[in-house]
Amino acid sequence: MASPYPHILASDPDIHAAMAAEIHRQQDDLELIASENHASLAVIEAMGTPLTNKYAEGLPGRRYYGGCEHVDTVENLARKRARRLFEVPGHEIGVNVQPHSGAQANSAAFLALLDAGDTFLGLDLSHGGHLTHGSPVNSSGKLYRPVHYHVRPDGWLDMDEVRRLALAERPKLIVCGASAYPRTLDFAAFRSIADEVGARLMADIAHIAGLVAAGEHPSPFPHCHVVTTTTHKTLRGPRGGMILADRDLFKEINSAVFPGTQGGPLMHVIAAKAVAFREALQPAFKTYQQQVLANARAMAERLMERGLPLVSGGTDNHLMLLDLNDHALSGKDAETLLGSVGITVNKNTVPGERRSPMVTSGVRVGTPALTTRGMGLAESQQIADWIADLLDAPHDAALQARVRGGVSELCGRFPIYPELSGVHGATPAG
Ligand code: DSN
Repeated sequence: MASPYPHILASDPDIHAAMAAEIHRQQDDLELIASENHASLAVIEAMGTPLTNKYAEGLPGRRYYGGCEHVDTVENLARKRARRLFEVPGHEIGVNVQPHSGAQANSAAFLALLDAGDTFLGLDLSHGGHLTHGSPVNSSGKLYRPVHYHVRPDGWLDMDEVRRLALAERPKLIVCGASAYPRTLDFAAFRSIADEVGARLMADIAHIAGLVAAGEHPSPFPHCHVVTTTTHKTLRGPRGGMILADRDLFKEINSAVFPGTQGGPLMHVIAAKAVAFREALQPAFKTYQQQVLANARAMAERLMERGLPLVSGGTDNHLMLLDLNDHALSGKDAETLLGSVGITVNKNTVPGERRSPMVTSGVRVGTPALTTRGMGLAESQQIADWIADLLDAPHDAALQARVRGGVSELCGRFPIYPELSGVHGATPAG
């Protein structure tokens, strides 16, 4: 069968072979990493275009290079669609679609909102936060002064602690948002604390952006002054970032992206963001996000019925955290075991963590990718049963073989990119 990537196959068979293997892995395995998804072929095609050739430093209409008229059209469409997705009535926002990633978006937002040494509050990494929210190994922790809040022992955000720390530390900025928090974020409560101490409020909605865009999680606007996100998680676009902000902060945000932290924008990726935003504006995207939530609830309930505790006792969003604190297996053991049968998850720290961050006592599980494939409640419950069976009997080789077979059969019924199947086994012409 002909490869859908004949030019790569002809010029670089080694890379073609690795790509084919990865496409096969995505098709034949169950992707439960909560931050991953399967972008549409339209999004993927947009990334593989000659738009990658164009330098376009600056903003549409105000570039530092000639020949930008068409990429201006692309970037303006991306910005307009993002505004339609995230603006709330009566609250005008600006959008910068140039950040190369969520980390770049956060770095630019901090540059715009903080001076070196300034104090900000963020959620502790081991309690569900993110490296870029003040970890000592990240520029956010090296250049500024982070103070971390936590979740309570029951796994819910400790808003009393947020307020206590805000009153004591008088931060210039409060950051809310998480990469492993299964509950709804109360942006209004954060804003009321920020107002009490004269701080600005920033939300990192990288994980929940698709839910927010579809109206399935409360919007950070009008509560937050600045909102950062990735575009490839629940939003299901290309790998990349974006910043949305109140109009009055927008000049600083734009300068912090370029020239503050980045050079030329990736115009092929911005085209793919525009394509993804158009998809997210369709009614089917809301239905998709509702199914993501329903699948997560179904999976969470079945896991708990099977005796596997979840941090916070369940989920309100697209992810859940298995708490293995009292389990013989560590998070790392569980990740390896599940991975060996084609169920891809990631180990994660949990509240009250007793193991090291490289080992952990938790597993993070999410439903965005399997829902994109068309899987529903029955499949989510089946997957939860497989996870519980495997964790109950981690050394049962016959069980592992049975589950591996079941995973392959299930994946076969829900093809992701049938149009790309020719990539397997294709050989260069001639
Ligand atoms: N790596 C992402 C996640 O898995 O949540 C965050 O950057």
